[in-house]
Amino acid sequence: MKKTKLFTALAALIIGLGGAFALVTNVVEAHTRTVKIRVDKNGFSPSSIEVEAGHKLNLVFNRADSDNCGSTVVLPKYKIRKALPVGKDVIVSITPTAAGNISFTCGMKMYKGNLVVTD
Ligand SMILES: [Cu+2]
Repeated sequence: MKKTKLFTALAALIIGLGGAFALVTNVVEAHTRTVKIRVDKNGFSPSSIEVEAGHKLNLVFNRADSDNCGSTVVLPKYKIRKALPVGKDVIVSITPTAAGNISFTCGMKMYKGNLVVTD
């Protein structure tokens, strides 16, 4: 009898925790934003992106062709430097924590982009 009660309590606890976990996971996913950025001879498109602080951001860079100098993307603030092979999606994931501007450039700083972070 005692065992059954304990088991029931344990089962209820596990179900409760599972529910809370699912809820948290959903919230995090809902607040993740993904932005595709094309890289070509005109630079980054879009080159200015408004994002919210505290939310995960996936930047998906795609270099359209080799007729440009965007072979690398650099985010100095995060010490991120990634090669951009032609035609491949390259994902840069960051979570800005405070309002302000976060710049990204090509390897030679000819192409410039800006993340405008708001609270
Ligand atoms: Cu360049």
